[in-house]
Amino acid sequence: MRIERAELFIVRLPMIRSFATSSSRKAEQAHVLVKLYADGLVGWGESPSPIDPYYCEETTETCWHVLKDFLLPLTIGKEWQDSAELARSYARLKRHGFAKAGLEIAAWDLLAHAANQPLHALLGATRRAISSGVSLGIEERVEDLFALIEQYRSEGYRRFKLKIGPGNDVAVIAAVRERFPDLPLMADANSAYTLADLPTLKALDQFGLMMIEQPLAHDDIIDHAVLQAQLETPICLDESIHSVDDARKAIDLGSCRIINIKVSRVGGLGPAKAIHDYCAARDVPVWCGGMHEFGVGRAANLAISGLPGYSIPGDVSGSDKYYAEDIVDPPIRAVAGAITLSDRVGLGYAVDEERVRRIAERYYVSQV
Ligand code: OSB
Ligand code: MG
Repeated sequence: MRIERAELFIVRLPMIRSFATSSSRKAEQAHVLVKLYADGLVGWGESPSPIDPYYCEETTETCWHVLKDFLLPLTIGKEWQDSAELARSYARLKRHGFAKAGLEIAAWDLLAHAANQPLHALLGATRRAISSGVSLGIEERVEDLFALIEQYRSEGYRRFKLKIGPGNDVAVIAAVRERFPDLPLMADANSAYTLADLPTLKALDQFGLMMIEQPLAHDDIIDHAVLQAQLETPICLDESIHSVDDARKAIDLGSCRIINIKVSRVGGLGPAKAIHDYCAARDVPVWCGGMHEFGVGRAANLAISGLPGYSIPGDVSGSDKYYAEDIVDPPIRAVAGAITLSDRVGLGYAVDEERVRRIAERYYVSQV
């Protein structure tokens, strides 16, 4: 396979409800979409980076820059057979997982079309129904949080993740737990605490949380090991894990008992699958994290969620959780808390290309 041409788009979509974490509040997303042409086929990818560098160091602009000025020049015209071989041509490029994922997902879509198979089949999915959870932002009024939980619970969602941060933690979790005693519940701190907050974090142990996600610094695995030794609740790492080596070190140190694998954070589906395989061999459960993906990135998340080690419902909800109108047709839908993988070749959802071209606020096409 040889990429002959590439197009980049920045598409901005308003979110149906603004979403706050301990590190930022968002009412819209602007993601880079990647379209690759190779061997008479096309493939689509998405870099679902937030606009600002408050989740990790990447932004929409850095994705655009790294894709246009480095990833495309390093890959266009090169011959490759699989995503690992393609990735070797940009192995020198450090980090920038979101930028890489945009290219890499599109490469997998090409491979799936070349093999005339759905992407999930190519990745080795063993299950067709993907259990779906929701991630709920910090709300000013706990009544609003209750209403959202009621809504998504009635839609059948199977796991509820609440964003927490200093000043928005024990009392909120206590209130939700009291109101919903049996809810499959977890909390995500997005790296807002330090070991000095041990009493607060230990206080969360009493609520039967499935896990607490990334309580400490985004680049830490040492303090997380100290914390995990003092908590009953399993720690799940998100921000800290970028590679199989990161997963190995965190598991060896006892820094976590669960890993959230985000296709975007780790640089694409190949690295996500490698981390999944490693965690499965070490008996560490994983689940699919999300970054408010549009339909392309969401379809990639869904496809990999069919792998056997993805044993916990992830942050893969229907398109309608965030967007009134997605860029794929049909939109992705959860029914009774599960999304069924599509039988169609490739990502399984067609990009509404007319709309993408119409609303794109920036466009680039590689020179031949
Ligand atoms: O930490 O998982 C996170 C969204 C933006 C930045 C970080 C995170 C999130 C989410 C949303 O939790 C998950 C989703 O896409 O539904
Ligand atoms: Mg997280």
